[in-house]
Amino acid sequence: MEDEEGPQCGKPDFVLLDQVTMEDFMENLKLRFEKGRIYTYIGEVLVSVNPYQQLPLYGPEAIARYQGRELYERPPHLYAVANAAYRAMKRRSRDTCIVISGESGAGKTEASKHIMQYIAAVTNPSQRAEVERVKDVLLKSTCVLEAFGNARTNRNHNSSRFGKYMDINFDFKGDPVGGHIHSYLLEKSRVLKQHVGERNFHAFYQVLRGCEDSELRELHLERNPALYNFTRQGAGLSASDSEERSHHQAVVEAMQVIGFSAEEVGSVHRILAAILHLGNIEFVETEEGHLSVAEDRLVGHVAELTATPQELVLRCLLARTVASGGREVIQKGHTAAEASYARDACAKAVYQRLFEWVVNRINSVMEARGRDPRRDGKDTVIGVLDIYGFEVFPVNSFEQFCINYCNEKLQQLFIQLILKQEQEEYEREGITWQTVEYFNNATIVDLVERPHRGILAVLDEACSTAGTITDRVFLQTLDTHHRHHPHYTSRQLCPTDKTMEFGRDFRIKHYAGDVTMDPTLRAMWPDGQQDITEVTKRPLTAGTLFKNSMVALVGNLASKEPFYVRCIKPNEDKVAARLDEGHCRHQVAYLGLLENVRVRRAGFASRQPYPRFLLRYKMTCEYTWPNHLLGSDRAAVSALLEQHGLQGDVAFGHSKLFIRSPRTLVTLEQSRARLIPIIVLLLQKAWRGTL
Ligand code: AOV
Ligand code: MG
Repeated sequence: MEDEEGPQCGKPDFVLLDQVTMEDFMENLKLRFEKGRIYTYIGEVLVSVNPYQQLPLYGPEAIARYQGRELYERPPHLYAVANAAYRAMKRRSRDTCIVISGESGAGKTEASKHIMQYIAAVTNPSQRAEVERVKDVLLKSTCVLEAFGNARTNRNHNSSRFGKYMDINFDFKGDPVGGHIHSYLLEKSRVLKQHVGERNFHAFYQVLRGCEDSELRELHLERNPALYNFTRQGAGLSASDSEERSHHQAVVEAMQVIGFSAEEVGSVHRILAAILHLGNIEFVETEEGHLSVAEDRLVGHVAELTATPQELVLRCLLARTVASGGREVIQKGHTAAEASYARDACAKAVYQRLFEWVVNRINSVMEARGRDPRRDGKDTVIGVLDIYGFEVFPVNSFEQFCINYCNEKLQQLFIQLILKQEQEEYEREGITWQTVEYFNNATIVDLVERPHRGILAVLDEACSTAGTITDRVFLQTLDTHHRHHPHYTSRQLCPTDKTMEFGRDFRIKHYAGDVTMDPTLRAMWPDGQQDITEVTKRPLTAGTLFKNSMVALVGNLASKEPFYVRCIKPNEDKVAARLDEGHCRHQVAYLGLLENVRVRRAGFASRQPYPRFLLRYKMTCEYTWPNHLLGSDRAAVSALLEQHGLQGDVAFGHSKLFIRSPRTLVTLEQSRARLIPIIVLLLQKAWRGTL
């Protein structure tokens, strides 16, 4: 990779386009993609196009080229963004975050891995053992979490089915000393059912294909995923046996590096096996209406693998505990349908707990250890957000609703931070400014989360009056509240639209596209165990829990200095070197990238309060060094810039100087660098009294 990009590679920053039109944007994106330049800036925002092939852009040599450089010194790259976030954190002791967004398969997870690799490579030059340990855990955690939280979908063969936000803590030296992973809503319904062409979570196939014969015997498993209800659907879609085996080995090895004991790894395998056996349990009803399981053998396996008395497993499957007034409880027998439902709920819950346990286990070994808070001071943090991307399937359920709502929230944050705040600052500073129009998706976020009337509130209401409300009534309520909402519709409201069913579907017009939802109130029931005697307390629904976690996430991100990576998926077929124009145009449009360029272009690359600017550059001008007598800092800055002939590239705000191009800063930096040795010499002479 040569360091400089020639004009044949297009413009490295969309801000440099001659005109900001979709045509010009796409032409540049396409040209760069064809030359293997998958990264392009919009100011400090990085646009990335998934190449679907290995390009020679990564690794230690590439990392070395970006280390310690300014953002614009090298061709656009994830490493440059990681470096900028790292330097901002280190220089200014600011918490920073890198927010990676884009639709399913656009390359978010791959991007997050490159960022982590960069950070690991440039830190801990003194090879402190504890820091090395933390770095190993950070890097290996990805492999483990992908095994349990990723799956093949029709949009992405390694699709994240959970949201991940990772904080990395740095000490005063800038070395990673700890970390923490927050995971968001795992798509646990996948344990039970997958669409045609999709698979269950990778971990199931890895255990089946990858375990030694002896271990598999102990798990009572056969190698063939087609033998298990939960893995049958995806059985034919497996990677080759040898690939699956090597993935399995990599995961086991990663778990060992992280600090999972052999016993713990074994337990994880036993739980996965128990879930597979659970999925094969069928129920039979005798003529007297007595319910039993078809194969006791399977119950025996589940009991053995989960170290639970067989009695208890049976009781869980065949009956439920109900409150009978006061604090009394009794057992009530299930029907076959209820028992199947209980079995599935149990399988999902166990998988979810397993996933959470794995996350917590990783967190426990990443907690910053052995530090002296008095000496080390407060940690600074870089957060990396890699969430599930916007997705639409033929059938979309509660999980898609949450995933897409999450993407709306992130888009809203982007608008707040990049489009809105920027414009507001120009106004505040009295800079002449032509307002850039953009679509503000706040209205869609509102449709979902508005108190009392929003979809989540209606849902909560429906769940609290459990049993009496059907999906149909739920839909009617939504129709009444949102009849006139431009982003909501249903068959009832639009009778000619045959792509929706009466009384079953509703549609949200998301910023990234339309999604028809198939409401199933059941899916929204709260998770976890509640004390059934505690009847008065209304539990939070899964929807509200998710909303709360999103609000907290956005608040957390907004408190940090953000860096953005906007990922684009070049085609729907996951093929290399093909950029489908229509497909990309759509993403460029909904991600608001043109608006981003316009705001940025009308805007300025850098802005600094006058005193800060003077402090750094006053030595480069005779009128300002060592002190100026020009009345105001603003006047001094003006004199300084005039002497350099740079006054045409700036605007003067009330309290800040706005600098249009990064070149100007580079010129000033160079002039400062030339003068520093001379000034040092002068100062030394002054001290010695020889001046
Ligand atoms: P996602 O995280 O954005 O989707 P991934 O990061 O998993 O998407 O990328 C999907 C696939 O694209 C990967 O498995 C790689 O095969 C390929 N890919 C992505 N980025 C690169 C790259 N820089 N170089 C080479 N190949 C790449 V989802 O998790 O579905 O929203 O929920
Ligand atoms: Mg992903």
